[in-house]
Amino acid sequence: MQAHSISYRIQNGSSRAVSVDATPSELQRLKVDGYLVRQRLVRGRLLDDLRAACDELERERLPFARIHDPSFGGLFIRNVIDLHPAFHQLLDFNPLLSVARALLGPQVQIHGNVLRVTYPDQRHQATEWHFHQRVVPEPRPAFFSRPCVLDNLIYLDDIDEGSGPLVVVPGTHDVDLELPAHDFSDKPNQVVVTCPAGSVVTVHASLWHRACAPKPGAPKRRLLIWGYSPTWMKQVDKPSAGAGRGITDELLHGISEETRELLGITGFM
Ligand SMILES: O=C(O)CCC(=O)C(=O)O
Ligand SMILES: [Fe+2]
Repeated sequence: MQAHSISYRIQNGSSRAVSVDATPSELQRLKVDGYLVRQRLVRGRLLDDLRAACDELERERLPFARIHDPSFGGLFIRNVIDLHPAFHQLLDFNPLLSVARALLGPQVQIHGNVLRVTYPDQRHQATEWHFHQRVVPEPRPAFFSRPCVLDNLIYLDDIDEGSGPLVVVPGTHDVDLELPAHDFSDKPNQVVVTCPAGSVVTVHASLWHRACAPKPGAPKRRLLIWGYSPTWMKQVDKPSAGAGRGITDELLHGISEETRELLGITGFM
C-alpha cells in the first residue's frame, strides 16, 4: 500500500504530521461513496485478541441481554473500550486512526465503540435501514455544522450471504434525507458488501446501511464498531469525566496529548 503524509498546522500554534495508511484514491472513494472496504486489515494476534475479548464480554452479558429487537437485532455491548483492555490496542492502530485524521482533521477522539453479535438460529437478527447521526434540521441554519463521524465496521468473522451481508447505498452520506424506520426493503443503487474476517468497512456515519440476518446454520457473526469524531463533538456512551469512566481511566497517567484526545479528555475549548 502506498502511504502518504499530511502535515497539519492547528490554530493553537501546534502542528501534526499524519502518515496515512490508505491511498489517495481510497480516501477519495470514501469521500464520494461514503464507505470504503479494506479486506483483511486486521490480522494475526490483533484479530485473535479482539475475538477473545468479544467472546469474553459476550459470555458475561448474553444471559441478561435482549437480542430480539425487530429493528436492531442481536447482542449489542456499548463502550467496549471501558470493558476490556484488548480494545486499547486499537488506540494507535494507524490504518483506522490515520484515515480518520485524513478526513476529519488531526484532532479526533474515539466515538461509539460497540460489539454486535448476531445468532443464526434466533429470530430478528437483522437491522433496518438506518444511519447513525440523525440530527440535521430543515431549514438549515447558516452556522449549522453537519456531524461528520467515521465508523469502522471491523468484521471479526466472514461476512457472506450465509452470515448476513452489509448493504449500503453509496452517496447517501451527503443527502441529509429522512429515512423512515422499519424499512428492510431493497433500494435502488444499493450495494451488497461481503468480505473475509478481519476486513474493515469504514463508513461515514450518515451513510444509509442495513445488516441482513444470518441464515440458519451459519456461524455466529461478530462485528466491532469503532468510530471516530472530531474532539469537539460529544462522545457517546461515555460517562462524563470524573464519574468513573471505566478502565480507560487507568490509562490517563503518563499518556501523550494525542491519546488524551482519543479518550475525549482534551482537544476542545
Ligand atoms: O452488523 C452489521 O453489519 C452492521 C450493524 C449496524 O449497522 C449497526 O449496529 O449500527
Ligand atoms: Fe449501523
